[in-house]
Amino acid sequence: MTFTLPALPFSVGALGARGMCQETLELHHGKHHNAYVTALNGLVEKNDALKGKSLEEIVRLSYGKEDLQAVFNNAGQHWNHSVFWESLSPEGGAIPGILEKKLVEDFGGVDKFKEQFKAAALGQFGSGWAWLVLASTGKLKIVKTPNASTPLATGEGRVLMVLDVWEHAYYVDFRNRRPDFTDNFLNKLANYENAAAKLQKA
Ligand code: MN3
Repeated sequence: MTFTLPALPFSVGALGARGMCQETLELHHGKHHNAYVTALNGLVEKNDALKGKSLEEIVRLSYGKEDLQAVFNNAGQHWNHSVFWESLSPEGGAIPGILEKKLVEDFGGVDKFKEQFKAAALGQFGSGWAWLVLASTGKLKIVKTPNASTPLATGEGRVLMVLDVWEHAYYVDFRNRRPDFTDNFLNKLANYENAAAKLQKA
C-alpha cells in the first residue's frame, strides 16, 4: 500500500483569522507531514512484512520494536497528523451540547477540561502531542505522548481530538509561546464537532 498525504479538510488560508496562518499550514502539512508520508513509503517498500498492511496495523506492530523505530516514527506521525487536521476547524471553539455534558461529567466543567488539557500540552517536555481520548472505563481522559507516540499504539483510549505540540506547529504564529498556542487551539480552533461525532460513534 502506498500512503498518501490527506488533503486538509479546509482551505490552506482558512484558519488565518483564527491564529494559524497559511505559512504554518503550508510548512506543517505540505512539508512536515508530507515528509513523514514519503519516508514511510520508502521504509515499507524495503520491508516485505509491512507491505499491504494498513497504517493502523503498521503503527501498532512497530510500536516498541527497536528494529522498527523509524517505521514507527513515520507511521505514527502520519496517523497523528491526519487526526490533527480533523481536530481543527475554521468554526472551531464551539462545544456541542453532547460533548459539553460529558466534559462536565468527567472533568467537573469545561474550564476544568481546558485546564487539564493545557497542563498536558505544556507538561509534554520537548516534542509531542496532547490528546482527548475516551478510555476503556467510558470516561474521557487527557493524555500526552512524546515524539511520534500515540494512543493508537499505547491503548490509552479512543482518540477524539489531538493537539500537536511540536515546535513546528506553533513557531510561525506564536514563536516560543506554547501556552498561547494551546489557549488559542482550545478556544478558537478545536473542532469539538468532530470530537463529539467520534464520541457518539464510540
Ligand atoms: Mn506536526
